[in-house]
Amino acid sequence: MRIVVLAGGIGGARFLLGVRAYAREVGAEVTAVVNVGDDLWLHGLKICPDLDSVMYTLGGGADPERGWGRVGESWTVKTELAAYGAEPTWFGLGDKDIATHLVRSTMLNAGYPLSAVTEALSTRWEPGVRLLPATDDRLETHAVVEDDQGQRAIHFQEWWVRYRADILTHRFVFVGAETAKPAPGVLDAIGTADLVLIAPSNPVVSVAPVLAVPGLREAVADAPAPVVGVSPIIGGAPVRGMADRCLAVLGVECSAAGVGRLYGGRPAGGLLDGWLVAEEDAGTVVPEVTVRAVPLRMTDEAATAAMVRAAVELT
Ligand code: FO1
Repeated sequence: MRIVVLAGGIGGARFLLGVRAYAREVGAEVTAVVNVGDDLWLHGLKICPDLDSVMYTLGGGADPERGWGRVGESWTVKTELAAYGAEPTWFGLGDKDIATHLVRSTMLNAGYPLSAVTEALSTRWEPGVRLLPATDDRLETHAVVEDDQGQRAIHFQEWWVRYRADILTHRFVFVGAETAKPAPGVLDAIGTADLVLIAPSNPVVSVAPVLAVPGLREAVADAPAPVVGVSPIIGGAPVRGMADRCLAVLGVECSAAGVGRLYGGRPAGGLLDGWLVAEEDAGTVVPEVTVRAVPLRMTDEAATAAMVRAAVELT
């Protein structure tokens, strides 16, 4: 059995722990197609927060409290940069994490594509899942915001980390998306999968940039395999993160039904055959989609693997 997961953010990384556990039980292969919209170049380094969250989480090196970066991290370089007055001061890189960015940036500057670099980094972390960036091309999520400095576009990380999404926001733009190509292996993985899962990741800034890569949304919509999504919203609130603020920018209701309808049912030109919602959201209706309510809190690997089993049983 081959499972493909569209994922981003911490929700995606934790969900993949459960997918991997389920896959080990049944002998399945897992490919994660990961968001790159959060990526940025900083201090000459390429930072890929979502790929790293997945790699560190599955490799046992993530900080479980912070949710991003490395466990047992130190911050000497951050302190030194601050002493130089180097901007931005609102975004911190840990020392251990910087080693990852150094290796990645050196390889990228030498001409290797991000997918090859990710594979190389993964040999250390052995995530047990094939990690593919959605694209090797530069694709960045920017937010069009407005304040007393006027209207401007800022990088997603500035919006998320510096402003904590607390600034008038008109829309998100996936810069570079029009000319981006799916990374090698992405379309093939989706086209030959037995099951495509949409992780309980932020639909607006984690999953939408993946789907914005030309050909990727179409590949999911036309996939021979069933497509099942998992709601990141429980009882009208995001489990973690700021999906509520992101959905508000799109004018989409922050509910399991709102996100399910945003993805849409396949017969109606959307993406989903099935939609898993939390027990609190039983009764959710998404036109032309099979909806099932199950426990959706990713408290541990076993609970998360049970969600994946439910997704398989839904198909
Ligand atoms: N999140 C923060 O809230 N503050 C930071 O200074 C910060 C630095 C950072 C560095 C590397 C990295 O991979 C992630 C980092 N994050 C930080 C997390 C990141 O902003 C995200 O939560 C996402 O991109 C959303 O998934």
